[in-house]
Amino acid sequence: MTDLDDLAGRLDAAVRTATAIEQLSLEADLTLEQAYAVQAAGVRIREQRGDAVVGAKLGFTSRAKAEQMGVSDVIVGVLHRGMAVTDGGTVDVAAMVHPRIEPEIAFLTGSDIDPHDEGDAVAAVTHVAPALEIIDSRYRDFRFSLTDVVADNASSAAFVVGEWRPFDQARAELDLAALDVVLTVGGAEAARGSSADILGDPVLALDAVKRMARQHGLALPAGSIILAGAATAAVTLPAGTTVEATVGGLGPVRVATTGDLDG
Ligand code: OOG
Ligand code: MG
Repeated sequence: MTDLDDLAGRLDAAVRTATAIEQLSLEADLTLEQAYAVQAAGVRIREQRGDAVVGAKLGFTSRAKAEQMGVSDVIVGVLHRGMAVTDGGTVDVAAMVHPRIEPEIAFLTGSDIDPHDEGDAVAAVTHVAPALEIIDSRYRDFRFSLTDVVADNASSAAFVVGEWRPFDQARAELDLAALDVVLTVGGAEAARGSSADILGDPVLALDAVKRMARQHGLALPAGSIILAGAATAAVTLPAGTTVEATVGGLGPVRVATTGDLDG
């Protein structure tokens, strides 16, 4: 068996050089547990570079995403500070392999979520916001198996969080399970869905992330950002454009792109 740290190093090099690699599953038959161990080793590599963990994300919580990628199990990945882009900010797509973008909902926690206690993960949430996630599989042609994508930190590359709203207020005023989600690229509609497409109700993502954290040894301290998963399929993220997601009454979130993928 290839050393799991070696596989993590290979994926990390693919991130740093924006160069696609072959799927790990073509040479190493990883179990799901080993795939999460590769992910954790990659997180340690980034932490050693000073890129702290700021949260977690779920993947494949919507049927649109699961069908798009041919993977049906919910997965979890880790968000680092260096992946955060300011709302209205700019990302350089030339620093990525073949980025895609998807509309999401973000939660912010005000207290620790202890994955081992019986409590309700929702109780830890203080704020909610519309979000964009930029995913960038490190595998050639954006194709992978379940263990491949887990090892690759669930394709995490960047994320943008819109204006945070107090969670209680948002829940009182809006039906978080029935928000229209619209994604535009360069002003043209690129995807449309509903927050209901995320596990039936995006708030359920909190219990899901807690369960995944317990199974795969993630910490969810106070101040964590949690991305619930995309409501629609992801769309290709070109250079030189502006992307906006609107998530019902939670409002808009925007990012601009620069760079040249062939550059
Ligand atoms: C994996 C990441 C999935 C989501 O929101 O479903 C994900 C991928 O599609 O490459 O972030
Ligand atoms: Mg996502």
